[in-house]
Amino acid sequence: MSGNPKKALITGISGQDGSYLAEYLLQQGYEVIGVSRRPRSPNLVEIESHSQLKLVPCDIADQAWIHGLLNHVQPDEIYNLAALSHVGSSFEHPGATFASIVQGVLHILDWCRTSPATRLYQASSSEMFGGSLTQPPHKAPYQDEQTPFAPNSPYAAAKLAAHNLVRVYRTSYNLFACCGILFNHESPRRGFDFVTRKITNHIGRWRANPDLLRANPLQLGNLHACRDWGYAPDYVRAMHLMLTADEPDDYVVATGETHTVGEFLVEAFQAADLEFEMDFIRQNDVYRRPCEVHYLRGNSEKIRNRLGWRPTTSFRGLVQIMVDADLRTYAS
Ligand code: NAP
Ligand code: F7E
Repeated sequence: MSGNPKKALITGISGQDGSYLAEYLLQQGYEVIGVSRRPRSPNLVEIESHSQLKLVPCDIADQAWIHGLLNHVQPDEIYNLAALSHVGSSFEHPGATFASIVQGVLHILDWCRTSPATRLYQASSSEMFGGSLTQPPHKAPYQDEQTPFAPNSPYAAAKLAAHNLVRVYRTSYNLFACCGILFNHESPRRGFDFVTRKITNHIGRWRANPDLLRANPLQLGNLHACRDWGYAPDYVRAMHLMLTADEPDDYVVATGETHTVGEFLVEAFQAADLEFEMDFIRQNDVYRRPCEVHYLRGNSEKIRNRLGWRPTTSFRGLVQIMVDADLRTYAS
């Protein structure tokens, strides 16, 4: 690349998506400035000494800090991924969830008004659809950009507020700001509290110590919820495609396939060459939500047709990648 490299600021860099996106942008020749409250993370070990990466501890709800940082960095692109992202926990901590999601994006949008050349990606979520498919008259078997939103959790309500703020600022102040309505995406870097990683981590530990774990079955909540699960590295490419497009817009990003939590569980045992038995799990209401999202399946025709995005990894392939990684961790 000739001239100065493009500068990208990633909030939430220590998380699953932030770390994959940082790797991807560094490969593309970007200078990357990463923000999290605790930016040292096992997810970043492979790149933390990269000469083009800077890590900055910062709470994005702190307006003075975030504006000072943005004034100093003057990024070409901002990827706003920071959030308290666990849906179940958002019922316990609605205020902190709103601060991380709504105040964070508002501070960034206000700064973008002073720097209209900067492009902004906002991490919106399929959780915003909530119960929309179960509410007549909308009865499509999938969600797309036209599906009405009906959030079912404080997390989803906060994401919808942030989503609407981005739309309002884009229209009112002519900002290049895009929302990616991403369906669930997973990887070996997924947090341990999310159901996919909870299952594959348990299988890794179970393989290493079968006696211990037979005595301690895996405790799970609702096994019937359906999710459209993709592979996280595919989804960070979609974020970059949105910010390098000709026009700003919002896009659904999804595989188009849906599976229940129970199907993920059985598939994960098969991926480890283990026969699944119901005795290996216990259903525990602690892991149920006061209000569940029962069915998510995304239609991503718009980003496929306009920006050429495609997922590379099947459901079975994703489960195998996650199981293999957790088997390796506990075998060593
Ligand atoms: P994640 O692993 O939970 O990462 C989120 C990161 O945000 C964490 O590393 C956290 O690090 C940081 N953070 C939280 N509060 C912050 C604050 N106040 N200030 C600065 N940083 C803060 O989430 P992810 O799976 O990578 O998802 C990335 C984004 O996409 C999130 O906004 C999530 O809500 C959204 N999303 C995710 C999915 C999915 O399936 N993964 C789907 C749709 C949308 P610290 O604790 O160190 O601050
Ligand atoms: O739950 C059920 C649970 O926490 C998936 C976040 O990245 O994706 C994620 O949100 C399903 C739910 O992800 C357990 O009730 C059963 O139906 O893995 P999860 P999520 O809630 O879909 C969206 C798109 C985001 O935006 C979010 O940030 O699994 N479930 N038993 C369980 N869930 C958990 N966590 N733990 C259980 O034991």
